[in-house]
Amino acid sequence: MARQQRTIITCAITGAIHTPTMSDALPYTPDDIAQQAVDAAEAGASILHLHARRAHDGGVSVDTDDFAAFLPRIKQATDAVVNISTGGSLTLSIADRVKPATIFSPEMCSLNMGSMNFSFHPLAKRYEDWKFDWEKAYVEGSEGNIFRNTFRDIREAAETLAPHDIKFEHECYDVGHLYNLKFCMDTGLFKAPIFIQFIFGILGGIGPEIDNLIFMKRTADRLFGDNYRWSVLGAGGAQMSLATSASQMGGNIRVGLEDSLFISRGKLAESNAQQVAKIRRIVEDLGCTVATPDEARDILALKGGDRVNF
Ligand code: KMH
Ligand code: ZN
Repeated sequence: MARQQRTIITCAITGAIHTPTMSDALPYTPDDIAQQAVDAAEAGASILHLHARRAHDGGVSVDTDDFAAFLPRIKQATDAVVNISTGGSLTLSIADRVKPATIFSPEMCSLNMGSMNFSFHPLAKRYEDWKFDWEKAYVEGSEGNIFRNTFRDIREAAETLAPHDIKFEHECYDVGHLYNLKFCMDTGLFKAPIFIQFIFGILGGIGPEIDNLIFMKRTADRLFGDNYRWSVLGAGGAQMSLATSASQMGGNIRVGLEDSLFISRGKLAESNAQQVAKIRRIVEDLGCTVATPDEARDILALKGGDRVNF
């Protein structure tokens, strides 16, 4: 596969893993989500991966009203591509998780390519006092949760969203997810070029070693040839180093407080934009050029920012 000329930076602004106790910088009110998203775009992110949160206590949400409270503000203030998560709850059905995308018809959506025990329960031991009542049980409860995306769920998401011409960020947490994606592609669910997010370092998925990045990339090359574009997300302490390696291999990268709360070892990030600025500096110093939103649209064959519904 030819080396790509531009590096797309995705920033995942808030997610559904971290909780308000873990960092004061984690945005959860609509104002903070919108502001941090706009700042991240200004710092160099051409894609904004967005989850909603409950404004009053930071709980995870797939409520369309919670998305409606920040999406138009982001659109007015930036040209960045908006990507709405369909993985915003560990427990709700695919129909509930896809609903915001059916209402807002964004250019992109995330889609987890399998079912897994997506767990972050070890984080609970780090905190004694919690800002909100729900947080401790939520974090501990992930030990027993199956994040579910069966083949039927994936088909349902693809078929429901097909009329919206949305490009998926196919989230692959292990090598088997690449084979799941290949199966789905062969049955006609997804059009080339597909966009794969290789995810490393989530408990329940593949670890963050560079050997695994090479293994995932080689497997994807074999399965998809020229029909895919790719990006790397390293969770926690692996974020910056794996993003740097990926950019040097010709891939795209994802940072953001959804994936890591830190800017360097032991030091909390002040904002999403700070992480974007850091990785941008690194990849530019190493000879890469960061993609603008329109370049990202071109690389990923997106429908365009004028065809969203917010
Ligand atoms: N938090 C990431 C590891 C989703 O939104 O669909 C995975 C994620 C899931 O981004
Ligand atoms: Zn996400």
